[in-house]
Amino acid sequence: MTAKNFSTEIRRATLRCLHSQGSGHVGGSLSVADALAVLYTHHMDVDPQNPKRPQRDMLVLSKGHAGPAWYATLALKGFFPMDWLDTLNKIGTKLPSHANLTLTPGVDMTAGSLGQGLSCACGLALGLKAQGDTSHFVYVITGDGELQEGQNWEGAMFASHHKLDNVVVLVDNNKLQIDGETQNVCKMEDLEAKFRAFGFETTRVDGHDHQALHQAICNAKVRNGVPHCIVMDTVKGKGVSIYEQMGASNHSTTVNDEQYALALSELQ
Ligand SMILES: Cc1ncc(C[n+]2csc(CCOP(=O)(O)OP(=O)(O)O)c2C)c(N)n1
Repeated sequence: MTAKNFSTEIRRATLRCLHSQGSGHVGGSLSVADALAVLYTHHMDVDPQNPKRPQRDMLVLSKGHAGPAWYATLALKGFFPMDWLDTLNKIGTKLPSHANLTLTPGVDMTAGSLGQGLSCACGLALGLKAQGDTSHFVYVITGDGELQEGQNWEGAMFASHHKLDNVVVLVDNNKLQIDGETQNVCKMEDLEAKFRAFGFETTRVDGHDHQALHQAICNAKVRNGVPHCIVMDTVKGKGVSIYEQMGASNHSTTVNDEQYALALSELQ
């Protein structure tokens, strides 16, 4: 399946998952669907039959509230049955609203308390290096609002100091967070310049342009002693007009029967 078709499938399955509980983190799940599609179509060396294989690429979804999009991706890749998507956050589920590595096959790191993912990724990347694995990568997806958390920058310093060229940070720069526009809550200014100041190589792409994103990830995988950051310009709620038009209110919102049907009709 091409990344383009896969991203549509991911969006449909994400909404199925959110519809099963009637609401949830819609906007930030839809904005990362293309990144997940490109990663899992072209880059992630993983085995759905053996999710914990030590030699593998790993993903840390630092913005763990976008769990439904990751679950949709993993189910479509065959890590677990599609009907698990109908159990989001229900008692006994293996799919809690925020990603949990002890519960879900294919989830490499627990997240939900924002700001920790890059530090976790540094540990995983150091681990790969300690095992002499020179062919695998740790990808981290962060939100732009999440980057207001100071721990990200400790992680960035650490990654650069330890020459973690097996770390690729993907910023879901949708310019919105829970309380409104990121620039009004606490502006992040030039994210590329910030990461460069911390010793990263950076690129900026349209996070919904599969070819551009694929190329940017290929470039980021050149092992040159430097960690990489790709700032992806994205739209929160991307792909479904009712959610795109909501702006920041799409952060956590309803997916009722009517909204679900409308969304599916647009996601063909
Ligand atoms: C440490 C911490 N503080 C607050 C929250 C509550 N929270 C959940 S999502 C969110 C907004 C995150 O914004 P952003 O990183 O831009 O995510 P996106 O817009 O891509 O969903 C907040 C504040 C949290 N999960 N963790």
